[in-house]
Amino acid sequence: MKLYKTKGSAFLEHVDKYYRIQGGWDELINRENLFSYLQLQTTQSDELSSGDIQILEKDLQAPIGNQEVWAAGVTYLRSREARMEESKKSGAADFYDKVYEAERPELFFKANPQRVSGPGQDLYIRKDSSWNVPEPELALFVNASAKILGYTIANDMSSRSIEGENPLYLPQAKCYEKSAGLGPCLYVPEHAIDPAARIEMTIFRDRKSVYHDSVSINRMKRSHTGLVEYLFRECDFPFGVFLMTGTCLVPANDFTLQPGDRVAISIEGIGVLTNNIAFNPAKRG
Ligand code: DO4
Ligand code: MG
Repeated sequence: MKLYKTKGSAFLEHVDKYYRIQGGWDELINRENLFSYLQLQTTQSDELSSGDIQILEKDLQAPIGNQEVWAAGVTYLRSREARMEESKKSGAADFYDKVYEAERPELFFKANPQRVSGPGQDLYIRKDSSWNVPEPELALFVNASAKILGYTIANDMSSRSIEGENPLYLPQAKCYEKSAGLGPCLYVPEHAIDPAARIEMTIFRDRKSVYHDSVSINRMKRSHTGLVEYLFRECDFPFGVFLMTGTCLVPANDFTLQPGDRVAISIEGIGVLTNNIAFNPAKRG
């Protein structure tokens, strides 16, 4: 089942039918039995017409309320390789190798809801960064009692020049206005997502594809439950939390994003998250 958030409401997609869902977003998604609650709504809620859906689709928001967004890093071999390359000069390459092998995962705070963009909204690149990439990732939605209830598509926008200069600059490379994409929906399956599901990214420049690749999410070194266990060790999340699970798709080293690029990320079973890349107009270069 797929749950969509719009400005004033939520709607559910299930077997090609759509239903209006009542109630506030935080309370709705953080419930213990989300899957069975949504299943019940397909028998109790108003069905939406295709006209209603066309209006609601224009109004889609990121599927987030008051949740924090966290991220895991270096969970795939490809990410470890890319980070070791970019940090060679700074002498920090070993840190990435060590964290890939270590029992404790790399987990970092990525964004508050204000810094998140939804489907069709802009994502920003920093003006003080010369090397910028999107990171297509599966994000988990985990409720307050540490149960993985759903999934969405994430874009963990990153400045490779800033992180490569010194890993202590990670928060600046990762956390700034509109640096996190989430959407287009919260996918709530009865059982855990298919490990063979593929994640795919295409980057368009002047409507032409300048990058395209895909990979199966089962190439990840760590388990979803293992990441969640570490995240909840000393943190509470009263509204639940989104956790990006790391990237495995890294464009070649001579690629950097430009304003006007369009990034489309899809994950089988969830949908497509598309965002345009821009500079933050409120900040001077
Ligand atoms: O180690 C820095 C961040 C890694 C990351 O974001 C990723 O592997 O996806
Ligand atoms: Mg990442």
